[in-house]
Amino acid sequence: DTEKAAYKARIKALLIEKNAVLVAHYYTDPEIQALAEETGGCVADSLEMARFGSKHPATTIVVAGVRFMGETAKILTPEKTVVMPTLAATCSLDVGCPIEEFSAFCDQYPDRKVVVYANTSTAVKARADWIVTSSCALEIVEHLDEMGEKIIWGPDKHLGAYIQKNTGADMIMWNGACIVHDEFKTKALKDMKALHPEAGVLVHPESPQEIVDLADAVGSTSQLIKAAQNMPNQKFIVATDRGIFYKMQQLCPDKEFFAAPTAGEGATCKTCAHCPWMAMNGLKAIEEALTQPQGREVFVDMQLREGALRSLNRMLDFAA
Ligand code: CIZ
Ligand code: SF4
Repeated sequence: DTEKAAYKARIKALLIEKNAVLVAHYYTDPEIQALAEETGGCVADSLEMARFGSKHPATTIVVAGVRFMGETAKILTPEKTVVMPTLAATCSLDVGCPIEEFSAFCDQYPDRKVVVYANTSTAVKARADWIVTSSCALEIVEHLDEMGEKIIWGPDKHLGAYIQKNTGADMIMWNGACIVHDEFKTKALKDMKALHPEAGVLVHPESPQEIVDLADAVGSTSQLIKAAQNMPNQKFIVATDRGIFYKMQQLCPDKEFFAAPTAGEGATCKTCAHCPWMAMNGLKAIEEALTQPQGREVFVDMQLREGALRSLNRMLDFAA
């Protein structure tokens, strides 16, 4: 509609005027992802977002995602201004893993390597020995296991259980979960599979084990998008945030995608399987990030940044 078109036009002009680039996560609303692409920004997972922003010549990065993604961008690129539509966009994994408690937990097992998921604060990243994303977690834990290391894993218990099952590594888990992926329902998914027996089932490993067990492909957001392209199926049932359908449909225009069922609401549900914090990245908030950056700029403590960068670089070097 015309109001949205006006917002988009103003944001496009502001991005140029402020020498800024918009990077959006796969889980943001489709119009936000489209806007990021139209304006020369990117749509990506958390790590690719941060890398794109650090390589881009813009001096300001607008991160449409959640808080830890803004922090990761700032950790990699402290000389740039990083703003977010709202700093209140958090993540249940980050909220459920406060540094004081997590650090005390780690202190109980000094002989273990601390491996944390990217969905954490800068302070938790600094406390860790390794940071992993769902794209590289299996390989890194496998490597540590082969080196004879025992592991403390945080914060996502489902991703941890998936990795533990597939690597056999000795892992002690922090008890965190993603409120979005934790909602997928096993019986309803079985019913849906019976209804669409030809559909491929794509599952993000933040989902409960019984959901992962029903998958044809398990992986990070980028890995699931690739699976949708490469698998021969014409239909897919997808257990991750529905924001991902934007990219899947764009890359596979002839294929059909169904949201995996959550909490009994069925496949027609318009609000389920969508992260409420990702949804805070609307057009109005993006415009405000550019016109009123006060209170929307991401800062990280420089000492913590050093520690977080060390564990982040360990992952980047491993992946390279
Ligand atoms: O669930 C999330 O927030 C994911 C998949 C983040 C990421 O690494 O892109
Ligand atoms: Fe966090 Fe889950 Fe939202 Fe991702 S989808 S940002 S893991 S709450």
